[in-house]
Amino acid sequence: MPLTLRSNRSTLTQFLIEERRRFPSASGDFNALILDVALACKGIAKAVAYGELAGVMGNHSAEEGGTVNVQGETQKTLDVLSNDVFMRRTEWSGNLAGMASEEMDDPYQIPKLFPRGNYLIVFDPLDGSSNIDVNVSVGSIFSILRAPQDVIDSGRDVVDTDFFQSGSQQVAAGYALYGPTTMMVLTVGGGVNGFTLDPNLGEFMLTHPKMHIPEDTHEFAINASNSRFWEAPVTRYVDECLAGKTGARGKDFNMRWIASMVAEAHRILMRGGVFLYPRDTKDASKPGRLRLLYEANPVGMIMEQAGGRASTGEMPMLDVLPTSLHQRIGFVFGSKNEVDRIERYHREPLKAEEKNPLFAERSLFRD
Ligand code: AFP
Repeated sequence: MPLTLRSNRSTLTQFLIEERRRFPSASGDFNALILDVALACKGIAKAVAYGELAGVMGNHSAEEGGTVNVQGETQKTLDVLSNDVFMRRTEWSGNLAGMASEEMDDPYQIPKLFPRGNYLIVFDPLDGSSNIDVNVSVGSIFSILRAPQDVIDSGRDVVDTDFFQSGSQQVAAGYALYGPTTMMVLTVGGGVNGFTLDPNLGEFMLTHPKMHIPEDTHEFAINASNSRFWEAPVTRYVDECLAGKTGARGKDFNMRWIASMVAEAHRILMRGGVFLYPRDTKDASKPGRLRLLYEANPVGMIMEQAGGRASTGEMPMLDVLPTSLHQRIGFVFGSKNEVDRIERYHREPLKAEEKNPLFAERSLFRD
């Protein structure tokens, strides 16, 4: 018997309808929006799975030299295609007042031929896409916000500041992961649930209900090639992990780096761990590498809803008030006790040797 016929799991649609029953006054617009996003992710999953066979690998044209997005990053063909799929699948239904994406400099206005709705969506259509050519897991990340009341009332075009809402105001957040299986992980508040795409039915099935991140871990993730740019509290934390049983922590740690944040977030949801892409001194114009609105906030909400934590290193990520659409920020997330510890190291006064600028260079991987 085909696997799918034996399954008695909930579909994503069923899950959303059952959730909505808890809120009898809800209109159903929100569920429709999530299902549109899910359909966009299925489309992107197919394009990613076909890869070279579909001629979608490599840089986005400008005669193969590639175009560059607002981040100054070369766009892949799949970045542009995924962005387009997201827009086309969500713009028509009358649920959105506007959207913003990593791949677009300015907010996207819902075309006049469609009705405008109550929500804003912000997304990174293909996180980790610089890994796509080497066949590493990539994903789409999204955050849903309520549109400001005057946008809803007037139906006016959206502007950057409409999106400047702290992460704690997100209505929902999620990501799709295009790995050995395609998964969608979603929070609408009240926990985190994971769905696996059944390729036969074309449906996301609830396979990972109530995901929970262990509070303790012995696994950390950081791009160590940036170590000379780290601030002292990060150097201290990593050094202590590396010292293992013989150091202050008294236990050995393992290190992982996929360079695809969405895949790292998924690993941490599945088995715990801590991820750091901290603010550093590499480039004064970039206070961190990851983007607040469509990477740190949605992943932050998922972490917190799963019992983990998300922080800038100094304060809870979801309390940060955004000041620009493509704002970058230091990001630390994962198992609660490790994130608490990293925040504490940022609060504690530096010891004399940690103030020495040579400290960071001497410390990591020293003999
Ligand atoms: P791309 O989407 O351009 O590949 O960027 C991915 C990412 O923003 C994030 O997913 C990774 O954590 C980070 O970059 C990896 O960056 P480095 O390993 O190059 O420092």
